[in-house]
Amino acid sequence: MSENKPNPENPEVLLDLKLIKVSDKAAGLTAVVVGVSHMLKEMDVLRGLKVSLALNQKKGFDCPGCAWPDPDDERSGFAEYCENGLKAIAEEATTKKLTTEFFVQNSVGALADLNDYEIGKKGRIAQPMYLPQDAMHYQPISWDDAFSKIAGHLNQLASPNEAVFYTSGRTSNEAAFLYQLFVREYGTNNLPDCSNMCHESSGVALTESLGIGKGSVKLEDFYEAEVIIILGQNPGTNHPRMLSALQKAKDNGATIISVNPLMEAGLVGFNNPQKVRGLLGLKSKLTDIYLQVKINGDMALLKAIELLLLEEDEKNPGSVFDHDFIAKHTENYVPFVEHLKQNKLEVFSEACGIPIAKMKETAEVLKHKKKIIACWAMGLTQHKNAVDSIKEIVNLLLLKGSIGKPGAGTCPVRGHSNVQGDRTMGIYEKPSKLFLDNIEKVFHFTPPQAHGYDTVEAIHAMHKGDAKVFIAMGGNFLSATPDTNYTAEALRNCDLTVHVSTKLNRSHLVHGKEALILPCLGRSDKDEMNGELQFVTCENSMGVVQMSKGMLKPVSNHLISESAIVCGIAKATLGSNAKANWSQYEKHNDFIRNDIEKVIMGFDNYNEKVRKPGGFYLPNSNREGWFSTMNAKAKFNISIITSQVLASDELMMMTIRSHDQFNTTIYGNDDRYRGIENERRVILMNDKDIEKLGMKASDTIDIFNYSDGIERVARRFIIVSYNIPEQCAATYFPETNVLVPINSTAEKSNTPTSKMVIIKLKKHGG
Ligand SMILES: Nc1nc2c(c(=O)[nH]1)N[C@H]1C(S)=C(S)[C@@H](COP(=O)(O)OP(=O)(O)OC[C@H]3O[C@@H](n4cnc5c(=O)[nH]c(N)nc54)[C@H](O)[C@@H]3O)O[C@H]1N2
Ligand SMILES: Nc1nc2c(c(=O)[nH]1)N[C@H]1C(S)=C(S)[C@@H](COP(=O)(O)OP(=O)(O)OC[C@H]3O[C@@H](n4cnc5c(=O)[nH]c(N)nc54)[C@H](O)[C@@H]3O)O[C@H]1N2
Ligand SMILES: [Mo]
Repeated sequence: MSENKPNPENPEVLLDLKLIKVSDKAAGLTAVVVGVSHMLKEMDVLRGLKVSLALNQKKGFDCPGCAWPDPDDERSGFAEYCENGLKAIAEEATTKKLTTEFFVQNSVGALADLNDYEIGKKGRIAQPMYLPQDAMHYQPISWDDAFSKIAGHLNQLASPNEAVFYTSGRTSNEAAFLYQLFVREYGTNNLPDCSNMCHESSGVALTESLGIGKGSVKLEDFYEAEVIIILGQNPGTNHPRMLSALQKAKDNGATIISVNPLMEAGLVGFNNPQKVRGLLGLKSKLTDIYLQVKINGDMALLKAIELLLLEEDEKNPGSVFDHDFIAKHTENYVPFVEHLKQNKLEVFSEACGIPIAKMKETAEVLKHKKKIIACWAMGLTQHKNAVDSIKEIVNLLLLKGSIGKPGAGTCPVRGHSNVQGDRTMGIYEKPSKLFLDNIEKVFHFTPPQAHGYDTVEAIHAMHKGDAKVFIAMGGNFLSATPDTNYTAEALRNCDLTVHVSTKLNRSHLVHGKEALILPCLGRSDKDEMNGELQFVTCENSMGVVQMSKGMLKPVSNHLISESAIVCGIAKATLGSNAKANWSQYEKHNDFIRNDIEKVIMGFDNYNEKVRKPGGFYLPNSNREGWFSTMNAKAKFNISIITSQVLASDELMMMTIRSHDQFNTTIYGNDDRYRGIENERRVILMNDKDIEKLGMKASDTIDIFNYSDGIERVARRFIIVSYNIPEQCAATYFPETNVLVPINSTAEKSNTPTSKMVIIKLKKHGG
């Protein structure tokens, strides 16, 4: 491939970088203005107003952005959303659409030459599209023909395990339940999802330590907490409404500790746009103690704090640790403590890059506090030892008895708005026996028992030719997964790739021998079945299930709901042998919820409960103060810190989100809080590293990774001097996914190590 030409997997064209001041606060009036201007570029004022007034209201629809919960009671009547929520809506509720004519004029190759921002801005997909083998252009196809094509391929496979069914986290509970039901009735557990790349490490760590893979806190717990620790999360960009909760916590006296290689604007300060103070630009300080860890320094830091607390507790037993809680609810305390004592603070300090004095200051804050919440996101989950690092967070909370009481607990902050719900509904390649037994009881077929492929395994299977059909319920598999070129080969190897999508993305353009795009209704769209307006349901990051009712006229009459698409595929594929009543599910979503209730615990009287404003909480053992492990005890975990030794010309790179993107959807080319405008191909580096490598800020460089003896390269990135620990660097996802080695995954969770990529730099063209 010529170096100067964009390549279809990952165009490498530079824009025109402008650097502005790095911000020390998030939100404020600018955020409102920017959010609204994104809306007005995509729709008229009336549609914009209509959609904003319904966003996150009890009778409205759930923001398709992040999974942060809505307040149970007092929701701001007007503005229960944030800048990035408005951008998410602008993206989905746009009135631009891709007509058949658009595809006649634009070949697949020409579209792939555009960057992700340009592709996304083309508009909503308006009718089912089909790409025949060797064709250059997508062409329209009827829904029935699309379903028959899929059925034809699926029914020809030697085994159902030759098909892969991916899910992204925006899918509603109803669609997710039907999708997994169809996939299991068809005969496989090949249900990889975006969670595999996201909070899988949290799920594994929490299940093994505490018996449940979800967090334990409610939003109200924030208002009672004495200390909130935020590790590896950038809420100002990715969960902006969390800042309101943090501000309220602070007003009530909480201390906030932030652990992050970057001093993210939203962690430092907040101008609440829903308060006059905030609109006037009067900043509330959020973080009290900022710990600038090296990438993956978290485990060492947590252990150091535990060791310091242990020394204090031993001076006066019970003054620091909650020994009653430890004795009653936990196991493995003694060996854990013995192991901890064998370590030295100096070693921990060296491993995480935090001076001992700063660790002591942190331990001092925690010493007499009992109500501690720990929040984390991708800065903890996408590392080699992510599962053990998260278990270390749990260790700290257990020592303090900080789980299962008000104002305390675990808070893995989820990504997609219904990613937690999709798992609850059975989107999982390793379903429990209980779940499968329930399916069998209710639907009278025996679901497959063997585990299916997760995301990384699915890529390998397609690459090897073991999987031949790839179907995606949402998402952008090519760009979200690691090792872009390898994944591209895997997808191109398939006989058929199918995407149920709202917007065009790169996975439609790097495709199997034949390809289908099936356009669906989004969250904000009206869904009418037999003349009755339907709603769907979602579960947020704190286990609240509530309804979401779209209210905008869809951009095209051809759009149908994700559930209707699953029914279409199921009826065509399973034919008269189908056990589940697929025709009935098409008539009303209540029928789907009735069956969810029969299979999944916690959903009794689903249809009735979810119609109550604000919805209902799912049961959560940790929150209720008990642990659903085998022996009903929470487990202290013993782990060893392993520090990655880098050669002098190597850096550790984390791939993160800019302020103007939702995963692979690029809203704009700026990263306002980090002082970057009009460029995404940047690498943030420490001045000392820039000098050591004989480079200068603003140099254009190529980035390399050499894992497994393969050269991976991402070309044309501009060096930006930034406040980041030495030997650490940051770039944006998905531009650098090409460098994330497919075989580098977290132990136990198999999550790609997107925040731990070893890189070398060379001057571009040098
Ligand atoms: N607007 C918007 N909202 C989103 C998304 C989006 O793309 N845009 N994505 C959604 C999804 S799916 C998810 S999962 C979440 C993601 O939300 P985040 O996890 O906040 O997203 P990232 O940008 O990946 O940021 C990771 C943070 O971890 C830090 N970090 C990286 N490595 C380490 C480390 O080793 N230790 C520590 N302590 N910190 C580290 C980075 O500096 C960064 O601040 O947001 C969700 N919400
Ligand atoms: N290097 C690196 N890679 C990462 C990450 C990282 O931090 N670094 N983060 C990982 C994480 S946390 C995640 S969650 C994954 C995300 O991986 P995915 O979930 O696969 O990717 P998204 O970009 O969220 O998917 C966007 C696409 O979803 C479709 N879509 C949007 N709304 C809807 C809808 O309502 N219904 C349907 N059917 N389709 C819709 C649109 O066509 C859009 O183009 O990426 C992972 N990849
Ligand atoms: Mo995510």
